[in-house]
Amino acid sequence: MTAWHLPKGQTIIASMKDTLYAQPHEALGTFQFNESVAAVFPDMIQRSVPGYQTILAGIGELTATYAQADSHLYDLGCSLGAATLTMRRQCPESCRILAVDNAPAMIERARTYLEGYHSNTSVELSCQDIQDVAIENASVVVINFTLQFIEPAQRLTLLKRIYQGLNPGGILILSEKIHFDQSGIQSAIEHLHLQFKRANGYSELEIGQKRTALEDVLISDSRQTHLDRMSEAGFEQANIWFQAYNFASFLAIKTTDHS
Ligand code: GEK
Repeated sequence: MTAWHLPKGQTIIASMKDTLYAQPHEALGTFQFNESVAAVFPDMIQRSVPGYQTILAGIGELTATYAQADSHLYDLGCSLGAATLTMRRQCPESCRILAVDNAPAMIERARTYLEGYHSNTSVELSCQDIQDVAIENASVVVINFTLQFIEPAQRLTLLKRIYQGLNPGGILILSEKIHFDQSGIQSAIEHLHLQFKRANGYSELEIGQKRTALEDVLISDSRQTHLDRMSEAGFEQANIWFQAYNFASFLAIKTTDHS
């Protein structure tokens, strides 16, 4: 069992250990966010994504600074609601949080976790594609490791819609696995990530099978591609605020009032 420690010392989710790829699979198939994945998700993401907890803590801090009273906050690709929970604790009560994921297994479990804690801030959980979500009156939009699962050609359209739906002074927090154009740097940092997973108890078989399952599903961009896209979407300011190996979180700010 893994406990999922959130900022400010709260532990909210205990999950089973991720052993999904521990045995050889004859037909691996593509990775899906189904019930088996949802059941082990906290353990899986913690043992696979360096800096995940620090990013959640940062999302909370940035929410405390940028969430505007009576505005909407979005958690796009919310999985079990970890970012939603940290935002809910740090935003004005008058905010409304919209948490979206297109995997029913994730949304069902997220509902249980969110109901486990009292809050006067309303959260609307929605099972739909994040590309179909209407973004309006937004002050904080979080996409924590989900844009990488969207068709690359559709990513700019989504970011443009987010920019348009943000109030002036609003922010986008975008976390992604990134790749590096220089081959030496790419292999050095990939090695560091591999060692991170080994240190967290994943076997060579598990690492190899998961990589195969994620091929063609998780399509990463480089840091520069992300920055160029955020600029093209309209964001006047954007940069990385956190990076651990090949996992980065970007902060983009809408400064202009277009009204
Ligand atoms: C966290 N943010 O713990 N529309 C909606 N949801 C989607 C889509 C889509 N088009 N594509 C994928 N998802 C979370 C972690 S996990 C990251 C996010 C990971 C959902 C998918 O169902 C899954 O729950 C989530 O995006 C990605 O802070 O597994 O690497």
